[in-house]
Amino acid sequence: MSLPSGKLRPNSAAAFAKAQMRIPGGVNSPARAFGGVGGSPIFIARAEGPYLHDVDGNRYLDFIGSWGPMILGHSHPAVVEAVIAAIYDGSSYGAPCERETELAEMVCDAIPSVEMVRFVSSGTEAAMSAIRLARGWKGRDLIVKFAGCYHGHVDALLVSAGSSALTLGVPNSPGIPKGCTQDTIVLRYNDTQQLAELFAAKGDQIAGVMLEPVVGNMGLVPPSVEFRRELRRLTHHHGTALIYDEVMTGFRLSYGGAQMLLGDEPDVTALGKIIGGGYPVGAYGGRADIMKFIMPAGPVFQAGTLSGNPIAMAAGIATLKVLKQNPPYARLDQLGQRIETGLNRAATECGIPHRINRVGSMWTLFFTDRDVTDFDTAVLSDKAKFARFFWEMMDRGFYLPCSQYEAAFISAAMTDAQIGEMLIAAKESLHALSM
Ligand code: KE4
Repeated sequence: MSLPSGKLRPNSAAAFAKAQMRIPGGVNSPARAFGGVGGSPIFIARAEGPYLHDVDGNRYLDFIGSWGPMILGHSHPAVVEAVIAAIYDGSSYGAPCERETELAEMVCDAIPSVEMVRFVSSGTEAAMSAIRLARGWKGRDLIVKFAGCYHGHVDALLVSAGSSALTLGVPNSPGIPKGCTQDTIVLRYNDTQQLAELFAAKGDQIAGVMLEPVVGNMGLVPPSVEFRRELRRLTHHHGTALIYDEVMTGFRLSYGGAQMLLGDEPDVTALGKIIGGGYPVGAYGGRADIMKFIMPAGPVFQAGTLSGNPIAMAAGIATLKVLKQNPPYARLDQLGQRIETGLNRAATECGIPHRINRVGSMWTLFFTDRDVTDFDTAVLSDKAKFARFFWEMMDRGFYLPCSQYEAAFISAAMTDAQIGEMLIAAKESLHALSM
């Protein structure tokens, strides 16, 4: 079998073989399994600043950033210091602590639509709880999601659209009874007409519409202005909860997330990743009158042993403090613009059909000759070409997301010079593809 990579990584190979004996697929999340690019996953020994170091002594400029959380780069001194200090106060109490309130206040101060917030331990829990809140608040069952948007491994949301536009979702994993997805409707992202048709037919039965306000999980796909405006108008008109899943975009695209950047005001927001600074944290929030439906303030149940974990709170507080005191967003956008311009130029010079979608520090290079505006167009990309580009870049020391359907992330720890080096490697890699 031709190795996707020209480089041997014997220690990663050995580590992967060992892991597979005790961990299904050798990984604790399929996103890390390199299924979309072939070969076997590279095992990381440590990370610092903009770099990952693998167990074979190779160093990579990291464009995954743990799939979003590491906007400051790895082992940021302020975060390390805060976590170490917190550890000496104990790791978990099973009782409330003031760090939870401090991070809650920071999140609410950052996002105007969020007046109250509940912490959980993952983005999946945040999305799952936000759906339950919408259904409890509205007293309705139907939920709408969009093909290509990922909201964690929530039974009700692991659905793919059926053959027709308004088909009720069908589970896309064994183990999910159809009862879990019979109330989930899957539409096409950016399709305003489908939205209008559905709401005309069922608007008063829909508890909530959940979406990624800027999609990272089909590769980067931004929303159209018309789509966002129609979403807000229809959900207002029909008394449906508009739920922005900002697990990936929260504190990533601006200090107030995608909704601040876009000027939107959802009813409920799911958060995760950056608010934990690399530690297990998720959250969901919204107006006080909505959040007061959550137990013990209200009747909607949700609980969690490690929710609001003091160590994770300390990491989140330290991360948001750095982001608030020294907002990196303008510079991240400049670096993103430089990557977009450089990749466009290189791919064009090599005669390789491509599209680059980008918002701020999130971007995706699609190997396709048509615009990517939804899942149907995203899946037309040349995944084999992406896989070759991935390994060409990996072997040059640049770690990109291991799937065409993921966004790449720029970290504030990256320098102009490093982005310049990445663009040189990208030009060489794209040239190798065009041979
Ligand atoms: P977690 O349960 O993985 O913390 O969050 C789920 C989730 C919810 N919403 C959005 C918009 C997300 O992007 C995610 C998780 N993102 C993936 C990467 N695309 C996490 C990687 C993984 O599953 O290992």
